[in-house]
Amino acid sequence: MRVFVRLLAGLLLAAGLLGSAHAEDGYDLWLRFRPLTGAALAQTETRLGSIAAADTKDIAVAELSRGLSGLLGKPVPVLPDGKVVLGTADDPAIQALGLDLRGLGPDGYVIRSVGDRTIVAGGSRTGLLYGVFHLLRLAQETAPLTALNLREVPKIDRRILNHWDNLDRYVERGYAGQSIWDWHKLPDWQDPRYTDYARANASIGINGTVLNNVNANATILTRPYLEKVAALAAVFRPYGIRVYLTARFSAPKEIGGLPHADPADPAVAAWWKAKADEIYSIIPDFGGFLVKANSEGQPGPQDYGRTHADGANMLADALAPHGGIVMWRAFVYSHETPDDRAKQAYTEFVPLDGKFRDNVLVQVKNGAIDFQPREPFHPLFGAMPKTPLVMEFQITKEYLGFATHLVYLAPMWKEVLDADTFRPKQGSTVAKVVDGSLDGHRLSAMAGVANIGVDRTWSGSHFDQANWYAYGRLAWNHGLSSEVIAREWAAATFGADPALVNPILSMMLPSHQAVVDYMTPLGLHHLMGRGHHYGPAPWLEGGPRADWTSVYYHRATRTGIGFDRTRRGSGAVDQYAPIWADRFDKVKTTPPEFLLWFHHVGWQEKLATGRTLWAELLHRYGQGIETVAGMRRTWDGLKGKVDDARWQQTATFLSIQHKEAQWWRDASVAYWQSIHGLPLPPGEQPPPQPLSYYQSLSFPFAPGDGK
Ligand code: BDP
Repeated sequence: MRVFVRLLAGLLLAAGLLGSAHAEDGYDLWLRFRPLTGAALAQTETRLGSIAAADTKDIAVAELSRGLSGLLGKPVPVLPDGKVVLGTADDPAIQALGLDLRGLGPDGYVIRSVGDRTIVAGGSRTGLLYGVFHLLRLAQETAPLTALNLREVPKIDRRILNHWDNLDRYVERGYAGQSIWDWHKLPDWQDPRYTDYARANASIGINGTVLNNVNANATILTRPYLEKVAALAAVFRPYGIRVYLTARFSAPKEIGGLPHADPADPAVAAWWKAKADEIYSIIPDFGGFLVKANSEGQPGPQDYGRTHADGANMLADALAPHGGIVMWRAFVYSHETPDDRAKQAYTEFVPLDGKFRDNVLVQVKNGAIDFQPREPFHPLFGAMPKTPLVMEFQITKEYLGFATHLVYLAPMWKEVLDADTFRPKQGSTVAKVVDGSLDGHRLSAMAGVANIGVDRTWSGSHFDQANWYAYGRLAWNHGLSSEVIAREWAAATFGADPALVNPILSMMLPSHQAVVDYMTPLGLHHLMGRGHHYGPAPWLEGGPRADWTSVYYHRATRTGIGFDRTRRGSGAVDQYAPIWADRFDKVKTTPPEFLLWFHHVGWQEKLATGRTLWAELLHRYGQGIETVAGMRRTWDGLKGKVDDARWQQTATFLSIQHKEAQWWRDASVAYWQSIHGLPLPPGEQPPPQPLSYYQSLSFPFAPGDGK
């Protein structure tokens, strides 16, 4: 029997069906490089069949050779007159070609066809590596490889992942298993996963990683842990990735033996300075600190009556001599402040504009509440022109169905990046604020809360890999469309055949709208289960703080629903530029997707669609569910065209998503009806269970809960 199995495996290998040592379990991400066939194979062989490089030991050579060998199904030689010529701008062989390499910066590159050769020239070794991954992407996509004339420079300098990983390997809001950082075995044992992580990130241009949770543990700043961090930094360095850490504001007290952590005390500042010096002595390219202070119970400068600027500047002064930066989060709100939670970050931070050191960036979530399925852009974008603002997106799907819902997030991120702040004038998009071009900032950064864990797929599902991928691509170039990115990803992940790529795109592209529709249509938000945020719980009230309940956000009564943020309500609309404020202030001019974000609307009020609000809600729930049903049908049609392992897991996850979409609709409908007592619009099915059933469900072990 065993002999037979081995024989079969050998046959399959020979037939190219088992391209690598392991099955299609997703571990290879978009770097699969399975053998090409037909014209794509012939073209790649002709154009890219051998490599020449000034430094044959360069990691770019290793990556290109690995990728091409996979695509061509045989080793690709490195020869003095190889067809693909790799080098940096200062290599004599590249200079001899006379290409215009000005302004590439360290991360930029050009790819140029010169006769029958293809030149990849980088502004530095990192730029060259990025160029190599671009060339491999073209080959995987089976794009034409002749007459190439590409020049790429990233729009944003720091393209960073934020891991919300605790030192005990629990990942807050993580749906892909434990943290990949095996702190216990570091620094001696360096899991090969660390290298694969670095390769994957470099392939999409990510150049920084914050290793630990924003709800920070000061232990990471102790010597033994810094040595572990240094070991990771050494693995990442050749791939152009720097490490950053979160800094717990009370660390001087907790690990430094000081009586307090008041930033105005020179002894506290001196402690941080010494700590920074120590870090740089073992990690010379350390990136800097990310800080969550005075938010959700974290310590901060306000504990001592100081401002966020006082706290950030103290850390900035400690890092400045080494070139480090501080990313200070604006995700602050207090339940003691009776004001609308959506307004609090703006109220607190706008007066601080201009008060931060020039190595401080303020990190702002895409919306003013908290990574909801859809939020209007955060009003801080455009309101702090003197301060570089970091865009913080959440790649992990805390509020979007965890790992089992197929939701492609690029359309959501693009919606925010492309939004026009109208500050100071039309055309001032959020993207231009973030990339620094609007206000001429030297520093620019984007942060994505990672969806990575020890799961074989890395991200908890095959399609969640697309969100990691899309985040990196958008941080590199926010001008790319969601569709272009999805196409690249799908071709690399499943194969370039349009018979695969097109149906996969037809699933991915409407998936964000679908989740919004079946969970929180028309601007509803924060209706998820308490703590873990899994499943519907619009009835949530009570508990430690009002702004952690659902009723705080939907404000449903017998007569209407929605949070009045107009000038008659909380006045949040006036945190936007006047043109938006005036639009958001009126129901008529508010985009329907944000209707109940800004307005309290009567259940029976007629909307522009001709339906009442109540009927429209039901209509949207139904549309969301129908989109998921359609995604399932499409995926069913791909059975046999996608390998069994990935097909089966995705099919199962889609069935979970379908079931849960229906659950969201049914539980929500049962609850809304209990509030207003209205009948269902014609054709709508009543929820199969009474409200009490949905309310009785509990999920004590739902993953990722904050601790
Ligand atoms: C919320 C999460 C919580 C995080 C917090 C944050 O529920 O786990 O700690 O944001 O961003 O989305 O600090």
